[in-house]
Amino acid sequence: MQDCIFCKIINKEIPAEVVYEDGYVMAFKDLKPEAPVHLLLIPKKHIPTFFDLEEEDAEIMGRIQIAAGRVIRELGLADRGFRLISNCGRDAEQIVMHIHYHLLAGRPLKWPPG
Ligand code: D5M
Repeated sequence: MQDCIFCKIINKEIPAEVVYEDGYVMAFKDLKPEAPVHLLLIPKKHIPTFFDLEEEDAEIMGRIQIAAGRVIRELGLADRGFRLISNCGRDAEQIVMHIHYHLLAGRPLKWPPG
């Protein structure tokens, strides 16, 4: 999608520190890290919110979760764990309208997040 900043990252029109990429999913460092590891995991398909998901997107969404575990394992943090969280809509303060999961790791993570 033309005006979507995450689509521009996918299309390499703007730079990002990409740490994982396959045919469906991309993971890159968040610009404003809230933890020693703060990545954004996104589907390569432009899907604005969870309300826009269709049946055919089930595989893509599952692949994001598989990628999360893979990245954390590669970073050597599997024994410590991580948090995968997604903001959807106004109350959750979703800013970028392209589904994304924040992957936070590398420090103890308090619950609830806020
Ligand atoms: O948060 C969106 C997140 O996206 C926020 O943590 C900043 C991050 N962001 C925005 N633009 C970029 C670029 N260009 N690179 C990396 N990270 C970025 P949310 O509130 O969940 O919508």
